[in-house]
Amino acid sequence: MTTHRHQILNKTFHLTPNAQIVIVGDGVTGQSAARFFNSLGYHFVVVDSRVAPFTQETFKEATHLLVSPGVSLSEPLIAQALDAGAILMSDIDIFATLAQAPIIAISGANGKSTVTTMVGDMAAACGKRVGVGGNLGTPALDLLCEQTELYVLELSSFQLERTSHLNAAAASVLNISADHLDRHGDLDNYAQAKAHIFAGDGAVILNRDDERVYAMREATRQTYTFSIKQPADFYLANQMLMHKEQILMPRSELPLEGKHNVANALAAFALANALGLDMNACKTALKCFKALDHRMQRVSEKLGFSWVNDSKATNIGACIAALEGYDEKVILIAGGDGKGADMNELAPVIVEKAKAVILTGKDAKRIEEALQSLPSIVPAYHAQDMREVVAIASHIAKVGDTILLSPACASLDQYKNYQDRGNHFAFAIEALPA
Ligand code: UMA
Ligand code: ADP
Repeated sequence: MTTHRHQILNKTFHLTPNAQIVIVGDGVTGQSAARFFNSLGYHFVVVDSRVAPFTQETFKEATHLLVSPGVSLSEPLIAQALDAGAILMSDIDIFATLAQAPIIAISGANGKSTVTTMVGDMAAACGKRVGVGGNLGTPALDLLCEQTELYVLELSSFQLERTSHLNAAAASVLNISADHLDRHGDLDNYAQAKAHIFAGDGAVILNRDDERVYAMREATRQTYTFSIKQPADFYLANQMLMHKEQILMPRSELPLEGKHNVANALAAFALANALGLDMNACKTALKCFKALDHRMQRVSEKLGFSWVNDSKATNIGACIAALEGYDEKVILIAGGDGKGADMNELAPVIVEKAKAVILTGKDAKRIEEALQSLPSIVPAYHAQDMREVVAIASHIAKVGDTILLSPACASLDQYKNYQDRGNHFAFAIEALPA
């Protein structure tokens, strides 16, 4: 049976009933793709190198590849198949060509999940039937639904590097700082992957305070800027969130820690405004917004210290934003897998904002070396696991101190994921004697 969807997929990806699709990666993306192709009656196989090594046989027959974001396109058998003419499809491109409602797309090194959730809440407050997902929560292909009136997608650099048909009604790159350099090589390549989010002719929302992002503007596109430092279309002035000359809301009514969250709120307003959403309903949504777990979340007051879980700070930009949000010096817990980032960018901020640092995980030594190369000294402690981290913190802290887990690194060298790391932190605090 040929449906409208078959026709579009044939036209865009030359996907015929005889296509031999190989889905690479049996994770969240791969399984959503399998459900999707199954529902349309296409033939496919799923391969996963953690279950069994990839084989030449599987890839030799492939006419189409759908490669999960966590798998590099430079994997030899994948690269060979693409060279031999196999067509690369991404779940995001398939989604975008089939979606019948406008898409708001959000990327950036940090703040994606927060802004995506904010915009989703805003749209819901405006009475829209909204589908929210992508790199966050529900994978894109599982969102496709004829009743949906608006999609809000968080997109990672891994997803965007293999996406070219997005054509979002409004899209934003929130900021660029070093992340995933082990995959992208350098910051330019990383920024280039992110810029794929602007493919098409929708509205472009740019961070005026981030030079790499602001450089992505194109004269012919409808563009809105946001800033927490200078005048822009959406900006912060005299502790007020502003849209041009109009007050949106006082900063004090935004129930979130940290100035970076003001930038996130302004970006969310700009995206919602580009789609014509009602600004009053959007304000109401933001006033009720609850910080997402593992992001600047105060988890305990045990022993008179303020314990803050920012385990989602998996790169140095997020850790810097966390530290800069404090007026007083904190005890910082950092380390994990640095993904190739240059810790010399982080070290001066640690020196300025931390009274001590507890280091753990694979790249603890790299952070310590960066600190040692500076003239000022911050006491550094090493710990093997979260119990030891928390024990050291509780020994060196004084009543009223903030103890901040903001690792600047991925968690995968020691934990299942950042949630697992944050949960270990909370459990270890709870286990401390009162
Ligand atoms: N695999 C291989 N070979 C490899 C690497 C992985 O076969 O060399 C297999 C794994 O065994 C696993 C599967 O591929 O079974 C996993 O694929 P994946 O790593 O692409 O992960 P998914 O489960 O498909 O989840 C992905 C995103 N993960 C990554 O980009 C690493 C999820 O983002 C996303 O929610 C999901 O698609 C749905 O869109 C997570 C993430 O960490 C939250 N994203 C990074 C980030 O936010 O920084 C980019
Ligand atoms: P992402 O989905 O891009 O990882 P999150 O909203 O989950 O973004 O936040 C990830 C981390 O980045 C958290 O540690 C959070 O405190 C921090 N963060 C959030 N927004 C920003 C921002 N605009 N600039 C810098 N850091 C941010």
